[in-house]
Amino acid sequence: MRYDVPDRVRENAATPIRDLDRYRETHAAAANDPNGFWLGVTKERIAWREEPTLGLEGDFHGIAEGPLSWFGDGRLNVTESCLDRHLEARGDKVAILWEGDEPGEVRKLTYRELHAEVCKAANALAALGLKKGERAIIYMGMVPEAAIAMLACARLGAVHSVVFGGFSADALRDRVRDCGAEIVITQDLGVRGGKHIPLKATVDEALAGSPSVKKVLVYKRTEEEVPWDASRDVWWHEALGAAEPTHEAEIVEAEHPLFVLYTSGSTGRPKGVVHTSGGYITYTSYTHATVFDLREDDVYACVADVGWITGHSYIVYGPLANGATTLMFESIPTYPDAGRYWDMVQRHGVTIFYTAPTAIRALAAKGDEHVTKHDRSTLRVLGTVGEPINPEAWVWYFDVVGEKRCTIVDTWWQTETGGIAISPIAPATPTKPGSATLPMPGILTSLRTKEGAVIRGPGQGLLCIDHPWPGQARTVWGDHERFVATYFGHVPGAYFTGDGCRRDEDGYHWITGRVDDVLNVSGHRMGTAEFEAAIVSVEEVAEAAVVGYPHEVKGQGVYAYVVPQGGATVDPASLNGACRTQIGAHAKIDRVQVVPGLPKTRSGKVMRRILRKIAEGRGDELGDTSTLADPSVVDAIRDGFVTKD
Ligand code: 7RM
Repeated sequence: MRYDVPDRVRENAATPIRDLDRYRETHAAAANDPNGFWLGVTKERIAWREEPTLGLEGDFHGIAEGPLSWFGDGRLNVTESCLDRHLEARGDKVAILWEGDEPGEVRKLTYRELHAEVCKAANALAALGLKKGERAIIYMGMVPEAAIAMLACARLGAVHSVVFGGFSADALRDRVRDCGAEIVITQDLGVRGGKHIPLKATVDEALAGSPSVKKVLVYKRTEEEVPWDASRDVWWHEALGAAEPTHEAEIVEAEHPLFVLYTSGSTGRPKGVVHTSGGYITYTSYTHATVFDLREDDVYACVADVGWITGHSYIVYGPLANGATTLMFESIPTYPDAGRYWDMVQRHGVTIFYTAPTAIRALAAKGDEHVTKHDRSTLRVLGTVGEPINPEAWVWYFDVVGEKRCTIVDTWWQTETGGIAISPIAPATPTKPGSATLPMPGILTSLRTKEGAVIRGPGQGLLCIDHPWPGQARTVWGDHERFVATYFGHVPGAYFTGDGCRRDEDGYHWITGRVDDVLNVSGHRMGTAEFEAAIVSVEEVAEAAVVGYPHEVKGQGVYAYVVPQGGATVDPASLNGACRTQIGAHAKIDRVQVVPGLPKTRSGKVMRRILRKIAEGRGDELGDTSTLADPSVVDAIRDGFVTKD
């Protein structure tokens, strides 16, 4: 099934890529001359203090020698692109449109106001000792001050690392230590779905025994009292109240690090993915304007969290670089009821709405009347991101939410890609439900066999990207070797995404999901290894293996196979308790099966393929199990298969 672009999306396009022919021309031009293409884009879109003459330096074959560079001789501060240069033409335009937890609880910050707040915050952070190149952890909810904190760090040339407010004290401590943060920025309490989240108290717990952090800057969101250490803690309103509303931006090299964002991989601890300044802001600005076909009077709403890459690239940096009005949403899609998104669309006149498949599925299950009772006539582009969207959910989004007048952009990308890499371009690309369609200009995808051979034409394989692009991650914080091994150790000379993909006869991409041990639960990316480490820390547990299984709403559910210590009984609640304290509240095991042993090869390697099949309910399709050290454990596991959460 193919959907043409609806008329109201095609008409009056702002992007020059108005149709499929223009797309093909642009993609070919960027492929033939990547440097020419990206230098053109960055000069047009970004406020450089010193314009670059260099494009890419380095390549994927030489990545082990050191990070790539884009625009290496350029100098800038990304906040000048996001703030200063808009003051003249857009000073009174709303930059951040904040909707709090309660419906209609609204704050609007114009570009002029946001600029002043960021300057005050930069001055306050500088007064607290934060310097260029130093790291600041931001552990906050969805308040404008989270974006202000990010931009203030960037203003100083300091490196921010936002930690999603759902992470536990243990997880926060790991991240503080890994990046060697000097300062933590947080708030008293998070407010979400009518509940309070103890952000400051969690910071206190995380910092006990982390001497690198000298100061904690605390935004006051509520009237509640929170624990206070006068030698370390500083109120945001006091520090900013005393600060000047102007600040001379620190001008940095294009490759100066902008932020570190921790993300889960298939092994070990989360990695600090590093993004740099000039390439990242170029790529997020370009893709945000192009994919959504951003227009000057758009009201753009991305309901992700700033704790994830989507919030960085498509709530803060891309939209602000483009002078857009960007909505920040503090609450959840079902508070106070399942109509909240569409109520906001109506009240704010939202034209572009960007969410995740898990939310779409959850809302579709609550019934159409929550949608249809609100006026959605302003909507033009509907986006999705985070996981594969099943065609049923896609069609519901298209028919019911968009009333068949809006186009759907299913945007595939990753923390590591920095921005959208495969997606329809709103006015140009006919869509197919479930397909992320075509690569962005400058993105050269390839499908590969396990051996790395390129698959041509229609087919299915490992999704790789064959040429560097400005928005890509440059390294893993403090561990370039891990960066090289993770992404370039599979296919020499190509970036391996960790995803599988099918390409159809039109060249459209259909992401089949992760082929490594990374889970995607409600759009939250988590490693099976992180779950396993938490589970085996429980005393009664000898061994554990975690796999994903298809879940109607969450995309994937978490299935844990647990081998008890000889004679012990395992309480599933203690397993979830361990995951909550070591990872966070979003890390929940859905199904636990106590098993006598794990299926292992004779060399002791757990055969996860077998465990995945059983968890998927396909225990009768295991194929050859004769290479197992003890094939009889498979029968025992298959017999005890858990089908209820
Ligand atoms: C933006 C983000 C990345 C992983 C990625 C995929 C999956 C994301 C889509 C998707 C199918 C999509 N960053 N993924 N978008 N799968 N269609 N449109 O989510 O680093 O947190 O996750 O998410 O598996 O590798 S992430």
